[in-house]
Amino acid sequence: MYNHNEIEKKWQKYWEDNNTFRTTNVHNKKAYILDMFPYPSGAGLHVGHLEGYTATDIISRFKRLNGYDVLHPIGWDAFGLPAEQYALKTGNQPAEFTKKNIDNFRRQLKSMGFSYDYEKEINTTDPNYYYWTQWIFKELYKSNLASIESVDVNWCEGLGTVLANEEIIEKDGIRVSERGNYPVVKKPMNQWVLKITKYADELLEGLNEVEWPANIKALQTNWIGKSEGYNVFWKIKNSINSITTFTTRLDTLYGVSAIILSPEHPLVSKLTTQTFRKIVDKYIENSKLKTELERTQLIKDKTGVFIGSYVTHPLTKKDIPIWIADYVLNSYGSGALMLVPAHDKRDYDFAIKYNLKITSVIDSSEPLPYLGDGKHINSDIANGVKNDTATEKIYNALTKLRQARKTNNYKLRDWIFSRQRYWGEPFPVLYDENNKIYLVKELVKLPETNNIRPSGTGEGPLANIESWMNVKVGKKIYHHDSNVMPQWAGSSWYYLAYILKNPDGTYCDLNSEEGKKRLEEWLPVDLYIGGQEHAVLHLLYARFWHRFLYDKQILPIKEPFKKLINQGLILGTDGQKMSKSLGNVINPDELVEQYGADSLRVYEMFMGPLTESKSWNIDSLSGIRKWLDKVYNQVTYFVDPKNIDISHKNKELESNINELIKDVNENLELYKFNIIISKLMVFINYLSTLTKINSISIIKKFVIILSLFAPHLSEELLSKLNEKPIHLQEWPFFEKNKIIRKNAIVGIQVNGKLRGQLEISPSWNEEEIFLQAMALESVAKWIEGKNIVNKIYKEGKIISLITD
Ligand code: ANZ
Repeated sequence: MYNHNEIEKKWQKYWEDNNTFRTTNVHNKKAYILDMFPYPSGAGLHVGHLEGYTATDIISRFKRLNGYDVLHPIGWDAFGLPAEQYALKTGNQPAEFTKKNIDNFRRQLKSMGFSYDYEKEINTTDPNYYYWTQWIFKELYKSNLASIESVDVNWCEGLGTVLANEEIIEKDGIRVSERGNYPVVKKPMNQWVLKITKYADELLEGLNEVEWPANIKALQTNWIGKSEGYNVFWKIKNSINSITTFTTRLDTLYGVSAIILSPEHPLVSKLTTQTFRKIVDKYIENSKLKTELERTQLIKDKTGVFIGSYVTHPLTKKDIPIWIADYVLNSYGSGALMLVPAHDKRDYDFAIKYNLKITSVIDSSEPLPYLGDGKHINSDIANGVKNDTATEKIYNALTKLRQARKTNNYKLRDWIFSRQRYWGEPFPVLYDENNKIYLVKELVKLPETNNIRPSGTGEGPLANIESWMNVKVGKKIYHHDSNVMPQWAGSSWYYLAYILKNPDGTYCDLNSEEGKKRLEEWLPVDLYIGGQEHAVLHLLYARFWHRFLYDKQILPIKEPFKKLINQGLILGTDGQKMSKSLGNVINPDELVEQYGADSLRVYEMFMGPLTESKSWNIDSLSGIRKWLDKVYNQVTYFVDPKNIDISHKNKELESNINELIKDVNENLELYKFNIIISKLMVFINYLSTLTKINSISIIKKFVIILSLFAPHLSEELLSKLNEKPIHLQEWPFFEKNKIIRKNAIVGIQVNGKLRGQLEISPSWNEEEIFLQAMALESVAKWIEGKNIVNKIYKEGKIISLITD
């Protein structure tokens, strides 16, 4: 049995003393292997972190052994709410708390033997770092992609701050903050807004360039939610105004029985006639109390009121009544829709409830509302044709009247970028007495304070620090912004920061020649592994900033993350998601102590496919520990010169190691680490049947492969074999001719039906294989007197014959 504590500490020290994992820049092949950097919480590392981190470590080590320069960094996404709340509760500084947590995280990562280059370590709360976060913000501002707007924000009283849509979840039908589960309401406020919507099309199109899981692409696509449709302009009767409605179903224009405005629509008060004023005002009052979700849920009862005015149908010239209803959202499209009860579910419910006219415009035997395609009826110029043609005809007619235009709508909203918090990046701006905005060239440093309580008024906690808020320049007083940036700011460019980080802790200018050279060298991130929970938040924001910097010609390529893998969840032994409240959280420190980091690494990779959820099982971990002992004993057995005998040439052993190298190479490409480990086990079982071998070179190859998974043990074994340490080794070369090919038994199909079996000798060529197959009695009778029009041999699998 080997002593993991001793061996692991020894090699960790060796790596540290020798700067073994410094990023090199000497080869012409480069690989950038990235983990989603952790938020350094008080709880420390989670076994779920270790899963992804082990996977990227394996690939990084593999690339280095194959002669790549590898950038494999780690850092800390250290601004954010938990540290702030902890500080509020305890009266401590978030900075101190954060530093302590980071030290603990770093210690834990080092104890796992991950091959990070700690010289590249970054921390989003470091002023050297957030100077550049502010710099990118200033660039966005200069490009009119950042502005202050009065927006209907998600106000969370419990947290005293505004939240992004992405930070809100639904619980029991109401909207609550993801952190803390406090209720969230709509409220208009002046906020910084980043215009991510201007990049909607680029963000969609860029998804075609990346190797991402289909479900993540779909999530982003839906989040952006592009709808191609039409704006129709309706002339209001007895008024010079018109109403714009957005529709994806212009073909149904002849089925319109009302125009519905959202209660917040700016024309409502103008168009409401005296008779209806009271009831309309009351309706508007009521709808303010509802959340967007309550308003739009399909199953919810639809309500609305007629406001007394009419528009004229552009083609039939008939009067169409104008209503308001709160299932129409003011923030989508033009805040108004054309009601087509026969072909839309919500419209149908609404029309039934209020007894509005229902005109079918598509011929169908199915019950209403009918949502499909079909021949149009009751549609004058569009009668007899299907949806697409009907759309075209109606569009042409409306265009002549200048009453329609093609338009796209997006579900994506602009990114509300102000947070009424303390622990974040301050805005690099000053305001004068007229609230005119001035960019601050230098770093705007977050001031230290013990008073980080939210004001509750919508001002951020920084408003408590008057000396910081007010700045005298010459004779004039300017003031700072009391808000800070959201946590997503620092993580939107951190993968660039690693490239730009200098050994002295500063960052190379993003916009300098040197900066560009480095970015050109390393981008894109070749492999990015992390949790699926970042599908639409971090991964969309980072892509937005990246694309913007690309447009500014600062970045050389359009997309930051070429290949993305989402690791599966590691569940508790009970199959439930690990959580403090369930008491099923596993502490890596204890496991490292008891079983060793190598066991933990191998175990996590052996649990199952990387991308799937897996339950924790301590017996398997202990089994892996025993297996590593077996490896240790097996390898050290051959360190003894007694067991090496040059006359003992063993072709089977050579074949097996080459078979192993081949399998490992293939499965590394597919990130099937669990399969690789089982192949290593098979090899060790085979090795244990041998008493003598002729050279240790084969053993050495095995140990190098093992080093991806169990680096400490592998270093120890290499040194016992009198070999150089891993970073001076090369990945074992696969020698195809060393593989002894065995006879394979394959099935023979004739016209897709299995008709026989053939044992194939490796010495046969394809022609011979087909001759032998066709000569078999069971096959011959099916092809007799027929012409073979196609023959296929899938190596080792199947022979297929097709006759005419
Ligand atoms: C007429 C119509 C007929 C529609 C029909 C649908 C089916 P997506 O695909 O999600 O973009 N709509 C337009 N503006 C709206 C708003 N502010 N709030 C709620 N609904 C709104 O949905 C587009 C459709 O949603 C539009 O097409 C409109 O109803 C409705 F048989 O117009 B449709």
